[in-house]
Amino acid sequence: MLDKVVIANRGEIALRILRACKELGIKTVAVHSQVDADLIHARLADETVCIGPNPSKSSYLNIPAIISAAEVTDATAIHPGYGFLAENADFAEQVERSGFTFVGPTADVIRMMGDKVEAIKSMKEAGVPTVPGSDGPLSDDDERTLKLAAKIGYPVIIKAAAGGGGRGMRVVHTEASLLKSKHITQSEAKTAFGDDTVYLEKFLENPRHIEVQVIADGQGNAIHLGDRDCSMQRRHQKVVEEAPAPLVDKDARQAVLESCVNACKKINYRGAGTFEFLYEKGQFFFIEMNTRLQVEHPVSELITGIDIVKQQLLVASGRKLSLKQSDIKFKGHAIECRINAEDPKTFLPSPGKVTLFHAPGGPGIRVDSHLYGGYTIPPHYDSLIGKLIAYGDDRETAIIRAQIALEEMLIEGIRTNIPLQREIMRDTNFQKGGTNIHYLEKKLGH
Ligand code: MV4
Repeated sequence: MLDKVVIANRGEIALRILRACKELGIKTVAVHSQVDADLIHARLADETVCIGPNPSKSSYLNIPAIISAAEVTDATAIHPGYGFLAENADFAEQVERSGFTFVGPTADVIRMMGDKVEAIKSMKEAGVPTVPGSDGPLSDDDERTLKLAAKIGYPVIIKAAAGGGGRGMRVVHTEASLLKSKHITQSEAKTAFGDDTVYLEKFLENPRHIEVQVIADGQGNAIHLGDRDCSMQRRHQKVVEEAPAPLVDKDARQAVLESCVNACKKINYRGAGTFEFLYEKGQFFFIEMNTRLQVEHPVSELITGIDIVKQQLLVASGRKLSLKQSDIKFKGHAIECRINAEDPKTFLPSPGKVTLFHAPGGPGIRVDSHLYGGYTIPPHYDSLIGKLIAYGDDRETAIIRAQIALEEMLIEGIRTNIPLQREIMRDTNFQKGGTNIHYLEKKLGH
């Protein structure tokens, strides 16, 4: 087993990783910026190292500082969590070159998935269903681009190969605007990512965002932990996630889950991963793969009983997956409400001192949060301060439990999006299930 893990992250996910390490008897090192010395996981870790000043660039994105922390503490592995360096192939490479275990896939796989053109190509070859499109980079030949778009049919979307997560993309509704959009997306991609490669896809107008959780050991074994619906989002920030995705065609689901497992085996994937799909009219279309632990992993944990972070640590230590697909039993329904320190109307961040915190509880309620009364939320980082996850035998029960828990949850001293979450849980269309990626923004009048 891994002996000592550096947790290269902060907040709720650092605490989540700390808990998994403790269960496995792994020693922990919390690394933190100056302002983050009072994070709860830093108090609970075996050792702490201050890695730099508050800006992320100087601390949580500071590769030499994090590797030095591993060196001075005699750690054996580094868990990147999500965000920050989690999908930075150069970081994974430097971690391994320095003699530490990176808790995640190989640098090569992270790099491949970071190039969306490469990712789609390899997943398509592995039998994962993809969006009709250019099947590779758009050529500089504008005539060919026009012909391709005409064949695929408008609307189309042009995306930067180095983009992802909503960055560097443009919808094109007419032939008249295609080439201008192509050239603008290329030049924006060059500026933002230093790479002007773009590709084209059929634009799906009203899809849902459904993703598949996998875990693999890099030794030929892979399983899926089912799907999650993450369609309730605003400006590419997920607000509510649930598992399983409601109202999905049974055969399409089974086929897509199996295709993800096969793809993991084919590329010899190692670690936890997520295949992102758009789902429209009963069909799945692969768009991207995330090579990290995700914020919303708890909903998959609750419906399967599998601890994804422990599985990450186990496969990182070189063990084969002890779980077979037939061991995974799906039971019940889970819904996660992200709790953000932000104004519920303007969505502006609301850092500051938490004067009172009361976490809800009771049957089927899980709270993953680093908050405590008296804690001061710093202004330098993401506004996610916790996740309320409700589980029940069925979706209706999970929603009712989420509603009760959201009433119980008390956070004073700062503004939070709890009022918005209460409103979503009461929304009749959400209650019916299957709302698409545009639903929340339309409801909010954006
Ligand atoms: C799309 C799409 C429609 N058609 N691709 C946005 C984030 C990035 N991961 C991919 N995105 C989209 N790609 C095609 N061919 C619509 C989106 C999209 C979206 C996707 C998932 C969740 C929220 C979204 C919000 C706006 C647009």
